[in-house]
Amino acid sequence: MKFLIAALVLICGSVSAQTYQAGDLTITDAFSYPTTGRSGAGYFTLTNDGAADALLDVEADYPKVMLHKSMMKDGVMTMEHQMRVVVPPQGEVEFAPGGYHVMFMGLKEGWGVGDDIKATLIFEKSGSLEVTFKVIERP
Ligand SMILES: [Cu+2]
Repeated sequence: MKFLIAALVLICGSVSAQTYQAGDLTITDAFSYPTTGRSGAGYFTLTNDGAADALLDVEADYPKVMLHKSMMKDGVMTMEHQMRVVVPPQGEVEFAPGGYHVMFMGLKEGWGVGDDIKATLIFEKSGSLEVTFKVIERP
């Protein structure tokens, strides 16, 4: 019995358990890291089984939410607001630390492991898609 419970915890503890679908687009591994500050970030993997699309915006119940991209500029890490993130046909876009991310700003409370951060991704062709970012331990 103990082994069975341990196995179930392992399966349910996986970030990839939940997938979200809009048309030919699939989102997996939606996660965030804990934060005690005024901002947090959301990450996911987006795969496209169809024609080209684009991620245009994100909405959530926080004062300011946008699509960002982290990049090195003159040796300094900066973040740029993205008005349009192209999703190539039959392609994949990775939202991951150091690159694209959903930026949540003006948080009133920090996020702890196990929290669910809800947001709606808005695509040019596939419409809107509600996603929950699971807050997981930083590696
Ligand atoms: Cu950012």
